[in-house]
Amino acid sequence: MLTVFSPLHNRRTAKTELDGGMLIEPHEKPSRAETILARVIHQDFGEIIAPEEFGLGPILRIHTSDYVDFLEHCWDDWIAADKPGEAIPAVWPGRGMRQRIPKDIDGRLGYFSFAAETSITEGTWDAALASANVALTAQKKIAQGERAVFALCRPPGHHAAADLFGGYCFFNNAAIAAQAFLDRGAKRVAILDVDFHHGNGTQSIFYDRADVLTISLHGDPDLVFPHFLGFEDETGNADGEGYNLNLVYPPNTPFSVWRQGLEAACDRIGQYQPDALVIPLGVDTFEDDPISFFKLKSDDYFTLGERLAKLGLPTLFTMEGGYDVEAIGVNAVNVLDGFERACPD
Ligand code: Q9C
Ligand code: ZN
Repeated sequence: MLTVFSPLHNRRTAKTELDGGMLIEPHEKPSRAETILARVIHQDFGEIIAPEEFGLGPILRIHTSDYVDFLEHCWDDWIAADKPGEAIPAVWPGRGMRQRIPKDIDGRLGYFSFAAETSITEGTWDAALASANVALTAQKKIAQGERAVFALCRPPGHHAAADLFGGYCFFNNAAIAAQAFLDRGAKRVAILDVDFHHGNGTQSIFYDRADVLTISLHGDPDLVFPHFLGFEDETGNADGEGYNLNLVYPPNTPFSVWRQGLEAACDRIGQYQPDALVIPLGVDTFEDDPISFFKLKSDDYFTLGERLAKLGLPTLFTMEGGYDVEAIGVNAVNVLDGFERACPD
């Protein structure tokens, strides 16, 4: 399987994540992508290519121009305002307040975010742009005939909404790729999010639409991030009614239970008959993940990959979460390996 990777991911090297009232070293760190890349190479898994540049056009199909402009200039604005640390939002337009974009950088950070753990830093824009280009390059390769491509995206994307960053995400790489499939002639695209966390950004982007089916299997948001979206009664709106599916699981869920959700998701995708499948691939479902509570084991990721291959669709994997850095390479590549073994081309 082809892997798309950009060394520019390394431009995102935040020093701080707000966690438990402390500024800790971020869970979402450069060694994550390097460990996955090393495993791809170690397994001799296939060709690794650098992304092409697509400009802002395909990103603006998903994100608002105000938001893209904010992200591009946030760090410079922060420095111009003489702030000593990394850019962290600390105030939001809460209930009853005006939803308008302020001039001041503290106000803008709050307007364009839904969480405070994700600091913006000097190279964040470069890395986020490269990550979107990784997903878009993978999409182009599939449009040109590849059965499946691994977009080794970093930073991840599935929490980013049209005009919100948070949850370590800035551009929604999976949504940008799904829209690129449609813009290149696909009629329907399915997105099956297997990250431990609900794909709130992806859900909100496509919530009113029937041309993208969004499905997410995740930890109960009553108990875990993103807390305010991802419940099972969220089924879509207007034209999109019936085209969003959330499958929610409690703490300590083992693969034997999780795979029942996977089966339900695959059934729904089968009915939908999409032209392409996008898999936001997080391996924070792993038993030793430091911020999550499912109990998947390394071998289970082969089984996941095999099941996805049986859908028989052109498939684009975007890398999302997974924070046990020691295991992240093995687990992510096991999914791809299982996929490839189930569909030898
Ligand atoms: N104490 C992804 O997996 N909350 N994002 C962390 C840690 C944010 C996860 C709390 C989790 C975001 C792409
Ligand atoms: Zn996650």
